[in-house]
Amino acid sequence: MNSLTNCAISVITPTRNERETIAQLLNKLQRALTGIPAEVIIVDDSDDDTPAVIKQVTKKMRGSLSIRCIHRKPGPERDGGLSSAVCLGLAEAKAEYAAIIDADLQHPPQMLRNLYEEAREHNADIVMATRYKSGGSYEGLDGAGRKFISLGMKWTAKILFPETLKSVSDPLGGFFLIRRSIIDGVELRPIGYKISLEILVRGKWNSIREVPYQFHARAGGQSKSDLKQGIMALQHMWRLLCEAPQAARIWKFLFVGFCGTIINLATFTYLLHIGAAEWFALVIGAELGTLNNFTLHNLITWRDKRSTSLSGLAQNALKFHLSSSMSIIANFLLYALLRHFIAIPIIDNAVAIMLAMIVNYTLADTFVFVDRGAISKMFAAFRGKKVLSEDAPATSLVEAQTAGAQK
Ligand SMILES: Nc1nc2c(ncn2[C@@H]2O[C@H](COP(=O)(O)OP(=O)(O)O)[C@@H](O)[C@H]2O)c(=O)[nH]1
Ligand SMILES: [Mg+2]
Repeated sequence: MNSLTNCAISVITPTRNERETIAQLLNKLQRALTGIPAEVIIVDDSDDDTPAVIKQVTKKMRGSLSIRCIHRKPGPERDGGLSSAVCLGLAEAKAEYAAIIDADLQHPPQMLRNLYEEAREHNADIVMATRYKSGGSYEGLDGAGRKFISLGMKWTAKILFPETLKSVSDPLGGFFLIRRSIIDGVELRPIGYKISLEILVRGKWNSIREVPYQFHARAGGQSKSDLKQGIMALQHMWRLLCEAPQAARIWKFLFVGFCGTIINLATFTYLLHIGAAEWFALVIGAELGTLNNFTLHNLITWRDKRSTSLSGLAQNALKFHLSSSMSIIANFLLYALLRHFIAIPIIDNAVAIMLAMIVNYTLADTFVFVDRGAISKMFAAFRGKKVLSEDAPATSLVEAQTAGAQK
């Protein structure tokens, strides 16, 4: 391996039995990255002579490209297959940017330069190569069945994670570039082939760009993808939904709201049944529904932003009641307004309820469950001091205050 000084881009290529295409890929990468200090990390799980071919090609190649092949022996080392191979490559990468590219030339290597330049020009955290934008194509996908599954999976992911993927047209594509710091301290636990989804959902990124590309047919060798990969992609999405607190917040919010409505209605019906006054049944039903929602939002929807101190929790409970009341008022006002335009009460109310839910979500997200640590840090940065979050241990707070006093 050549020595790595000021490496700008680490290219990670997972390989399994790619003896037919790997030489071409390396030569094309060499040409594509001329002038850019780059390293190529091949994480290989082959049973054929792919590693020997890599050795041969690397010996012959001249130029500044540093090429390293990490061969994993059959057995537990290969657990996780493609996705664990990419994670290993990312862990080994040294450059500011890391790019992932398949070895079978379905991803055009010459496009890597475009991805890198796009990232540099726009200071982007992620640049996704996309098959689904004007100028791109997914014609190289093998048969109508695979095209259908690919589109179906893409839309499943976009619907499940709307906040994260709203501006991403090819979230499950395997050809992309990231600023490596967006996965610093992030535990990646992908299942199957969709490592891009893992990084998009768990990574700490702010800006994304897309570059269209044409997905070619395989240049040689065999695809290792089968129906099992589709099932694994769904398992992967479920894992992200359960494990990543910020993922699919809107769906978690709607689920909690649904539970709250059931509790509200059940309490209301029961109290009426035992002869309670109607106003009493209404108030108690609404209160129990609201308390249920607050508790579940703390446990599910905003668990990464909940307060752990008793005072913080009490404050949030109060704010949540306030924001829920405001959304009910918004519901009534919107209903009254809509009645002027559409003369069908059920439609007016359905639209008003939906808009009120948006109000409720926005208030909960921006007013109730706010990341206190982030706000403190913002103010601290403004004042030039180091302040820890309100939930930090007392000793750390003392240290921070002392540090502040010494400035
Ligand atoms: N290291 C490693 N690479 C794999 C594995 N499975 C597939 N790959 C590589 O991942 C890339 C995409 O795989 P491919 O079979 O072409 O999937 P498809 O494009 O979805 O048909 C190729 O470069 C494969 O060699 C695996 O288990 N381990
Ligand atoms: Mg392929």
